[in-house]
Amino acid sequence: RATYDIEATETKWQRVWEDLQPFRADDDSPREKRYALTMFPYPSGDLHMGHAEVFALHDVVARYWWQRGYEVLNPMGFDSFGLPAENAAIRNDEHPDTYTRANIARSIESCRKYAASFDWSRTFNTSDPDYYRWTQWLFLKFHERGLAYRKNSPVNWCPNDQTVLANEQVVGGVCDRCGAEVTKKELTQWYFKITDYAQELLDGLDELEKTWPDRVVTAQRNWIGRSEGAHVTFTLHAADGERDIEVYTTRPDTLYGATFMVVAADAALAAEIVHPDRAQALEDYLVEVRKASDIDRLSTDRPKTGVDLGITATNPVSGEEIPVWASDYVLADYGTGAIMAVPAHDQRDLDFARTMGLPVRRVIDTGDDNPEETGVATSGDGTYVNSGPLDGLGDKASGIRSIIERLEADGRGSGAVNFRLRDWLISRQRYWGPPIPIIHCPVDGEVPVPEDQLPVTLPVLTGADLKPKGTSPLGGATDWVNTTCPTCGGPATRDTDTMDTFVDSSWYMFRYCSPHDETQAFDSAKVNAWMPCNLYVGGVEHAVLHLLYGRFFTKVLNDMGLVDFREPWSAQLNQGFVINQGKKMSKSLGNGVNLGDQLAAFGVDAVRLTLVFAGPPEDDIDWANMSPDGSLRFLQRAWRLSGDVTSAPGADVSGGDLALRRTTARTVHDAAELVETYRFNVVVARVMELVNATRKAIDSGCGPADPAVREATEAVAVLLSLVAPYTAEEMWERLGHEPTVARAGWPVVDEALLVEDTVTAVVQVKGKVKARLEVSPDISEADLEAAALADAGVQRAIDGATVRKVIVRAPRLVNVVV
Ligand code: ANZ
Repeated sequence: RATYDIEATETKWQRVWEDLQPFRADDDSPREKRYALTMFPYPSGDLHMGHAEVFALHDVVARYWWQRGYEVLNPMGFDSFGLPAENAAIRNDEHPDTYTRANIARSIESCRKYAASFDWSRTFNTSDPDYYRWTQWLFLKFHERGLAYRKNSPVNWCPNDQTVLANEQVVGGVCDRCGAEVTKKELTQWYFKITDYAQELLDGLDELEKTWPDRVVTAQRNWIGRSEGAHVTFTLHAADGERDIEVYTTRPDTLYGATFMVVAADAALAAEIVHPDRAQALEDYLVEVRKASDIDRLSTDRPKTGVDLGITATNPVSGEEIPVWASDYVLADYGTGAIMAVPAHDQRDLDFARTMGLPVRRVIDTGDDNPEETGVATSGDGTYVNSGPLDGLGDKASGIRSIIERLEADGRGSGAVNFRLRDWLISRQRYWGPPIPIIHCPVDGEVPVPEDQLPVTLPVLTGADLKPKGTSPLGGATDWVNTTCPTCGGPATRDTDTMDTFVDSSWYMFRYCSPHDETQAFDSAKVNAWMPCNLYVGGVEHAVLHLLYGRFFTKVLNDMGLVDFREPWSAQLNQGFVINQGKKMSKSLGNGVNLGDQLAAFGVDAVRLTLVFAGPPEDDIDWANMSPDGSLRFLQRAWRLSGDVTSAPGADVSGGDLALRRTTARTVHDAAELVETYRFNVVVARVMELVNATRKAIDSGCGPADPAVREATEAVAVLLSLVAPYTAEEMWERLGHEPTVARAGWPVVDEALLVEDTVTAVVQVKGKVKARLEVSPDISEADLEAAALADAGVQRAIDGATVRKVIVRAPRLVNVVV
C-alpha cells in the first residue's frame, strides 16, 4: 500500500508555512477577531508530552477559527524569569540568561516542527528588558494607586537555605528541600493589595461559571473565602488596665456559649496583654509555634497546645468573666487574630477546652448528645438554650440577627464580612526577576524610579553571586545598589528585591496585542479590539493563583482607564495530564515518555491525533493505552483517498452520490458544533467514519470518478487540518489545490442534505404495533392520523370496532384506542 514519507513531508511543509505565514494575525483585518490563548511555558527544557497535549488541543480551536473565517490571534511566548534558570546558573556557574535562551530556542524549534499554529511574529520572553520595563511600569502605577505597599510580616524561613519558603514548602515543620527546621522571620516585604478587589473577584465568578470549568470556579471561590458574621468587642482586664478587644465570629448567636477567649500566640496582641507572671511561659511556647505552618495550625486532628495568659475578659452580652488563652490554632492574620471560643459548637474549641480543662456550655439544643460528654461539637440547627433572650428560639438566622442588633445598640459589635484572601506577597529575595523600581532615600523615603529611567535592568551576576544568602543577591552588586535619589539628588540605594514571576504572567496576554510597542505596555485600542480572550487553554494547577492574579490586574487596568473590560478570559478549558502505565511520569519511576522519540517514530500528525482522539480534553491520557501506530495507519488511509479521486477540482457535485453527500454534509455540520463544545475526540471519530464511507464509495459504490467522492475527500482534508496538518496539506495538494489547506475555509454545507427525507411512524392498535409508515418529518398531526387509519393492516386490526380515541405524536407515533 502507498504511504507518504513522514520526515520528507514534515520538512517540505514547514518550509511552505514559513513562506506563507498563514497564521500571522493582522490587527487591521476586516474579519471578526478571535483570540485563542494558551498558557505560555516556563522554558526549563525542551517541550514534553504535556506541552504536546495542550498545544494539540488548543490548535484544534485556533485552526478551526481560521477555517471559519475569523482573524485569529494565537500567540506564544515564554515565562522566562524564575528559580529553575537561577538554580541551573548556580550549578553551571553561568548567567541565567544563557540557560534561558538556549531552552527557548529549542522550544521554538520544537513548536515549529509540531506545527502549532502560533504567530511567532509576536513572541517575547518576560525576562527581556523590553518586557520587564513594562512590568516595572505597572508596579509603579499600582504604587501610585496605593495598591503596592510594604509591610513587616512573619514569613517561613529556612535557616539552612537562607531563603523564604512558601507555606506549601513547609512540610511537618521542616524545609521540604533540605529537612532543616523552619522558623518564622519578620521581613519587610512588598505586597499587592488584591484584597481591595475580593468582593468583585468573587462576584465575577457568577458570570464566568457559565464558560469556565467548575473546579476552577470552586477553587477560586474557596480561595477568596467570603464569610459573613460579626465583630464582637470584649472588655479585657489586663495587668496594666482595661482595654477592648475585638473578635471575628461567624456565629455571634452562640455568644452565651463563649466560655473562654483565644488570642493567636504569635500576634503582637498576645505579648501586649499577657500577665507578667505568664510572660515567660508564652515566650517558651512561641519557640514551638514558629515551627508550624498555617496548614498544620488549622488542622483539626492536631493535638491542641496553648498558654493561659493569666487575665480575663467580659462577655458583652452575659457580663460573664472568661479566661483568655493564647494558642497556635488561632491565626494572627485572619479575622482579628482573636476568637471567642464556643467549645460546645466548634470542634477545635472543644478539643482545646478538653485538653486544658476549660468549661463547655451548650447553647443550641440540636437533639444530639451533650458535646461535653461525647467530645463531639454539634454544629447543626436546633433550639437556643442558656442564651438569655434567645432561649426557645429555633431559627439561626433570627438568632444571629437578634444578637447583632443588640451588639450594635450597645456599641459592642456589628455585622461583618470577612475574606480568607490575603494581599499578594510579590517580593522575592532572588536574582532572576524584575527588580522592584523603588529607591530608598534617607531623606525622601521610598521614591519611585522616574518612568523615563525604566527599565531598571538587572546587574550582571553569575554563579556563586546568585547563591541565596538571606538577603537578595542584588544587594551584593554595590555599584548597582548605590544610586542617587531622584527627588533630592542625595545618596540613596535601590530596592534589592525582585518581583514574583506571577507578576510577569498577570499581564502577558495584553502585551501580545502590541508586542513590539516601545512607548507603552500595550496599545489600548488594540487590546480592546482583540480582548477579552475568547478561549484560554491550560493546566488546572493554575486554577487559583495565576488566574486570580490575571483577573485582578485586568480590574486595576480597567480602573486606570487602560482597557474597557474587567475580565481577561471569557472561556477556559483545562486539559488532563499525560500519564504512563497508570502513574504520573517521573524520573524515579522511570516511566517518562520522551516526546522527541514519539515524534521520530510516528510523526507529528500521528502523535497529535492520538492525543486529541484519546478522550475528552479534561481527562488524563495514559500513554501506555494509546496506539500512535493505529493513528498513523488511519492517517495513511485518509491520505490514500486523495490519490484515488479522479474528478477535477471544482467539479459540480450536485449530481453526485446522494448517500455519500449526506454523510459528508452531516459530518461537517456536526464537527463545527463538536469543536465549539470541546468534544474534539468525537470530531476525530466522525472523520474516521467519513473516511470509511468514502473508501466504500470508491471501492464498491459510486466509484472514484463521482464528484461526491471528491467532496468527501476535500472535507476530510479540511477537518484533518485541525489535528493533522501535514497529512491534510499532502491531501490538499494531491487533490489539485494550492496550499495551504489551513486557510482553505470551512466546507459549505447544503442545508437540504441535512434534512432527513422520511422518518418511520409507528402505528399501534390496542397497544400492539400494527404498521410502520414512511412519512415526511414535518407531516401534520391530521395527515399522519389519516394516513394511519387508511393503512390496510391497521384497518384489519380495528376490525370494525368503534375507534374511541386516536393519540398522535407526529411524526413518530400513532396510538389507536378502540
Ligand atoms: C465562634 C464560633 C462558634 C465560631 C461556632 C464557629 C462556630 P470562617 O468561616 O473561616 O470565616 N476564627 C475566627 N478568626 C480566627 C482565626 N484568626 N484563627 C482561627 N479561627 C478563627 O471562620 C470563622 C470562624 O473561625 C469564627 O467563628 C471563629 O470561630 C474562627 F459554633 O466564632 B467562630
